[in-house]
Amino acid sequence: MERTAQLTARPTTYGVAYDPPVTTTSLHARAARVLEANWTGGSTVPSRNLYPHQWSWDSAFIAIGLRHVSPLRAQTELETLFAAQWADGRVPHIVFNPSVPLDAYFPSPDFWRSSTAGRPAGAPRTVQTSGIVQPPVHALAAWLVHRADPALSRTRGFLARMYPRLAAWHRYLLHRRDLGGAGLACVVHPWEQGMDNSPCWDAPLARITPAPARSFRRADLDHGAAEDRPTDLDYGRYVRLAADYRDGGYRDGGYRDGPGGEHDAGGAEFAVEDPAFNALLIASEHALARIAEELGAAGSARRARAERLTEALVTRLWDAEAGMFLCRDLRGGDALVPERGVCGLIPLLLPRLPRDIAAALVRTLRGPHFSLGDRTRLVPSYDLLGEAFDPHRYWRGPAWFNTNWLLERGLRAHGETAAADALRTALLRLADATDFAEYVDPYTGEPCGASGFGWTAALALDLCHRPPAPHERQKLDKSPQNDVSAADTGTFDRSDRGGDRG
Ligand code: 9WN
Repeated sequence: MERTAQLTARPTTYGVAYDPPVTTTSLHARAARVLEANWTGGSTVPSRNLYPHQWSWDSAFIAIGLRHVSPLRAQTELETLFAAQWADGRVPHIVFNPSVPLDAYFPSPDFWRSSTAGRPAGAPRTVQTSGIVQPPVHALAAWLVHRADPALSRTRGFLARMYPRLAAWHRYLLHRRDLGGAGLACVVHPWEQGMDNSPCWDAPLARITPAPARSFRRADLDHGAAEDRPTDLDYGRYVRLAADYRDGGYRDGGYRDGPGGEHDAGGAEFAVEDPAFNALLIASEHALARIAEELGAAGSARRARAERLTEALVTRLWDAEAGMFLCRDLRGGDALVPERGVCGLIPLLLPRLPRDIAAALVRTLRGPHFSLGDRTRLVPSYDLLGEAFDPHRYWRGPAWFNTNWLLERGLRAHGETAAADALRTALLRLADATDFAEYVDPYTGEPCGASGFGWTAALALDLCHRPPAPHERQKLDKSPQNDVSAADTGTFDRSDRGGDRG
């Protein structure tokens, strides 16, 4: 029976005309149908048309939602991705589906040539992948997936099989990608950080000579509007960077990688320490500590590492004047990039962030640059007042569901319950109204990019299972998907909190 409790019954500060009511029951069913439609047998595509292969961080977010409808599929999603892991520990950002035509997505397997160019770095022989990475959300996802059905997970030995792979993945990032020598992981391509076209990359990208436009054919323009997608000039630079990395055998530098065991800064032309990428690594390191303990090992060394990484994050990337974290451009004089991207707010996810920094992040979120709870419906991907702001162009202003989901968790972790509840409601409402759009105009909620997008559906599903706010709780009936006792109540357990949180 359709439940009648409506998330829109409460007046909202987000003022737009189009605000249909949402019942979590129908939303839940439709989100599950999107994941079913995007399932290929061993993994889930982000979008049938635009992204017809398996993407790394998409799969982690998708597994987080999928665990509520099929814990087995959620485990399989992560296992399929890690079956394509390279011997050096890297988890490729795309695992290609061999039955999809080569021209369906660019860059295709014949561009990356993982099984030949990637051999020195240990690329698998039997599956074709890209050679770059994406943010390490996977240990966090694996832990949440385990908690959805611990009995099934134990019977299948899910965590026991995932743990060494996740540990190798983190080792790769912490050693081979520590190009700055300060402990943080670097990205060597904008696609690695996941927010591909962010203005944060404009300065570091400007130094890259673009590949000639005639040397490749973009497939994304077959499905997306050109004015919403990256420009041809930016695409030329993405292609040049990826081709140079490939032609260098996907070699990295990193910690103790120099000939005499010293630090080697690597040869990457683009090397950026990004706050979101590193915050997700820290969150995943905390999750790995939990996984180790579940398997009967000690988690303390991992927790200590997560602490050190948090300190390095603050030392290297915190900008008190901006009230947020910024990217550090290693090849641009080792300087902070003066652009406010949503990546600089994602460390709010970390419960052990120093209290004054968490408070400053919340102020920045609410202030004129991001306008949480005021002029925007969801948090934009980039500074509303920034010169490069564009409400529709890829990662240059629109709001994404995964970054907002992370911020919702962050607000909750820091006791900002009312703001977290409002953001949760807005996320559910917009996922519903936009047919699970890839991203939306932050002011109007107008859908952009693909519809039926994997992580939008998955994270909406996850939010349906999150404990609703007290005033919502009394309106919801007792259907199983709103049973708070069955819900995951946070990224971390109490033992991961504390410290300077008091
Ligand atoms: C390149 C799949 C991916 C996401 C990224 C998003 C977009 C690809 C592209 O789609 O990137 O990896 O072709 O633009 O920016 O975050 O993982 O959904």
